[in-house]
Amino acid sequence: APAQPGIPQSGSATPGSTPPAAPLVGIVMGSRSDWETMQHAAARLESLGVPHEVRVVSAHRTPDVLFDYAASAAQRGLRAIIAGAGGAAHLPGMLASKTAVPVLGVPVQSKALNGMDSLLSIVQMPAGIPVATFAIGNAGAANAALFAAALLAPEHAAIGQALAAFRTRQTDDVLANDDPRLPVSGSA
Ligand code: RP5
Repeated sequence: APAQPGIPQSGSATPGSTPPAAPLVGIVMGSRSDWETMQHAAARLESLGVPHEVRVVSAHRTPDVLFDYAASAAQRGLRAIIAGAGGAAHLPGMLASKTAVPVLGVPVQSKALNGMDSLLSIVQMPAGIPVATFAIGNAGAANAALFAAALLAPEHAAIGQALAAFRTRQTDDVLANDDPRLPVSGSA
């Protein structure tokens, strides 16, 4: 796909460095406007060392790209697809219809209906083609990334260790700051 300014094609691409590992997770979204939400999935995968790619794929505006992306996902090595979309959010379900790679759906918070439209569009899949649906917005994007890491952990020890370390840090942070009247100490 052509480069998309502002949206990295791969999570680990740094000019001059060794080539990034082949992506295990694809992050796709229906519009560039979804990046504000979906960047939270990318950031989480980056911090856990999960090789990933990022792409705008629209069910409505680029249906042929959607078709090709899903049809080639497994053979390209993707083990999970995180798909974010808003409004009449067909993207996750349509991707799932064309691949057996697990699709993790993120309902983007729409302006008109606050993401309830996105949530219901993604979660209400008829029996037979599942989409794992996450919370509306940033929390859903972050959790989809953590879920993808958990799916990969049994086969990728380093990802499992990074996920365990993240959870330990998160717990330690809460325990170190359990009096809300005091300033926050430590860091995640
Ligand atoms: C959906 O329509 C996208 O996922 C996005 O959330 C929503 C609005 O898209 P734009 O009009 O901002 O491109 O396809």
